[in-house]
Amino acid sequence: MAPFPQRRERPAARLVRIEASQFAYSPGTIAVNLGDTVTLELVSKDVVHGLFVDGYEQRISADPGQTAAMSFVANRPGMFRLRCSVTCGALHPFMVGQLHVGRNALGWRAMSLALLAALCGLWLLPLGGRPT
Ligand SMILES: [Cu+2]
Repeated sequence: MAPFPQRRERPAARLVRIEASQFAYSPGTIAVNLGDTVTLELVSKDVVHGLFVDGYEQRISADPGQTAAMSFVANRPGMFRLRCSVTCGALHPFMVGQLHVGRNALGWRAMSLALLAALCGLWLLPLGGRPT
């Protein structure tokens, strides 16, 4: 058995590669711990895309097929919007993502898994009672 995750994780260097294509980021949600030094690598799969981190005021842009990177210390907790900072097409305003800065990124993951499990449970519930 793995030991329980520690309550307070030590700040670490985190490298996250984000693929951008019209009109989404992959992954769309990033979770890091407070105090982590975060390096975001933006890779553009089609046209020129940008990445702007609300709250941290960090901005990069990547040319088609190219990679751009930026680093910052995640010293503000909360949820921050990631936005495309380059007009990349009709649905450009909807090209957004999320950055979660928390004390424990595992907590976010566990929470979304629990939510997913609950939603699946609700979805499957009526099927069980249906006669065949
Ligand atoms: Cu874009």
